[in-house]
Amino acid sequence: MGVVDKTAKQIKALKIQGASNIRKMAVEALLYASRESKAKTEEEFRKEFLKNAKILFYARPTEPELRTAIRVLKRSISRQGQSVEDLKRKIIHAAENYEKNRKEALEHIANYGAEMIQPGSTILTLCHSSSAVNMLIKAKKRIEKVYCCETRPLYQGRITARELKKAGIDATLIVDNAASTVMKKCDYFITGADAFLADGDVINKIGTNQVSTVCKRYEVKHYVVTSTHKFEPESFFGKAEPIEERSPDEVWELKGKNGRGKVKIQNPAFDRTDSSMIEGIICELGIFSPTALASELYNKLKLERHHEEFLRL
Ligand code: RUB
Repeated sequence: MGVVDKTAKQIKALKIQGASNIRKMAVEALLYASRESKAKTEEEFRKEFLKNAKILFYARPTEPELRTAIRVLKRSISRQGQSVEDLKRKIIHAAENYEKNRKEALEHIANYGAEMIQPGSTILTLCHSSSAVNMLIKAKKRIEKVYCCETRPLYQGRITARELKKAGIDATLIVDNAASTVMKKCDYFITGADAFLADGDVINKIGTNQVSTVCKRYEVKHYVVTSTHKFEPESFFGKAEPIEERSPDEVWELKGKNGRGKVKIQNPAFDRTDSSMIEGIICELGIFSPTALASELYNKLKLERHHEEFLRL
């Protein structure tokens, strides 16, 4: 199995998880396949590139950043009439630039977020977001305690708790249903994002909307930590972001004495939090209300001119 198929398989199986990590590994795979390509002609190379790009593009449905990065690589070779070597160079250059931008974005995000957190704060988190963890570690001196929702069914909250603990932050794991019991002690609810949409809504790990809504009731401010690369441009043109449905086996195994047998299971991986629940989005451009950031991005990306480009790969 080639590196592209192998990576797509690992993404589907959640061996590679978290939006940033998924994008990083997908770009690396596409880059490797492009660099190692034995294509002799431009046409052959483009065909092979597109085939690989599509395999990765559709590896997980709710991952705009993965799609954005692949579109950026594809756009880098949009001019026709180039040699295979030139095409390879352009793709390498585009991928390096993307990673550099992304790294810088992460640093800006951590700085903005760490400045915002008030000294002595207690924080509630859910799932595992590399962007949020990076920011919390930067804000370490201002943090008294972090409660991490374990995040059934795959327990990514454990990764968060472990990473924070390792960085010297007082982190406590709680079962998801205990969130409201610690909320009165919390100042912020901090999550990452898989997708950020045109109306300012945010798609993130299942449970985020529920906790965010209860947080509103207890006046705990929900901040989303994400680079603008997670923004889904197609949402401006009316496309609904799909919510990935995962295997029932993640929730309850089929067979055995304690198996689920004929019980039906619904297992959505993500949910959508309304922009009105979210106090702010901490991104590389600063801290914005979700709707203000959406219109900022519409102008910045000049989307009215790129409709077609964004609708197809
Ligand atoms: C992970 C998840 C994360 C976001 C952001 O879901 O919802 O909060 O992807 O992560 P899964 P990051 O484990 O199903 O991939 O900030 O690292 O991009």
